[in-house]
Amino acid sequence: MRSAARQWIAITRAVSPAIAHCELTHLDRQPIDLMAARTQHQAYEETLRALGCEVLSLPADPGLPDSVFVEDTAIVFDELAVIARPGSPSRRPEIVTTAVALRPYRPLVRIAPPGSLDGGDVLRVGRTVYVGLTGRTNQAAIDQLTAALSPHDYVIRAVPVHGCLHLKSAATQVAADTILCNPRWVDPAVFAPLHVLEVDGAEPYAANGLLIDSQVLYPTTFPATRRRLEERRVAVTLVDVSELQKAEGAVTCCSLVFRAAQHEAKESG
Ligand code: CIR
Repeated sequence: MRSAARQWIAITRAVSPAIAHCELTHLDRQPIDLMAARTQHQAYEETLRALGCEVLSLPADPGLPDSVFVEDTAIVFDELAVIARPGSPSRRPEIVTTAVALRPYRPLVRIAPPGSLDGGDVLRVGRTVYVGLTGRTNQAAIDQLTAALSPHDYVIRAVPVHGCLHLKSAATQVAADTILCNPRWVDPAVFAPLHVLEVDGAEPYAANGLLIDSQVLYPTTFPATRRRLEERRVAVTLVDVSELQKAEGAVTCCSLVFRAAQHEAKESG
């Protein structure tokens, strides 16, 4: 049953028993403790509930090592959801379950070949949609995204990214007017006129936070950057995702968070 008080839906997917076989691009493989990863993931889901989300937890799939990282499979806008075409072929079957889960909530649009796109490369800030050009996301997909979103008054901006997996490894929104950014991986100037807060130089992976209302769900592992957030009066809620970080994951990638009742809200507004 959907609670009337919960204005957000968060789709998550339980950690695959095969996560040890995840894709890795910028990290060396280390052992992942499956039980610890599951415990951390459940705590992450609890934190989403505490922040006002109704969590729709999809079942684990032993054949899809990276399927806990649901963010890469879709991007949900108020008007529609875009089903991604992950850049890594091993991840493409993940979209089937996500599409079924999203169908009750939004009309679906799909990225088609030769486009490839990971949701981790898409950062929406108001009506601007920044899309990372990375090893996972190509210009053909950006063109398709532009065609799908332009009629809804979004502006799409392709952003070169270097040295990390996704745009949202390098930059995320942490307040209405603030982007948290690693300037070595993405040029902060692309986000002007927004304020850019840089990560601590010793914490290159610290740019990924998940903004829900005015709270940022943020990893425990980046204390120096967390202090910078708090100095800017960003409200931080900490989660330990250290086992999932070994799979090159972060906090945005473990959920698809969207407004539950957008259409009702629109009609009543
Ligand atoms: C992958 O390489 O696709 C996964 N091991 C990690 C994906 C993390 N996704 C994200 O940050 N959006």
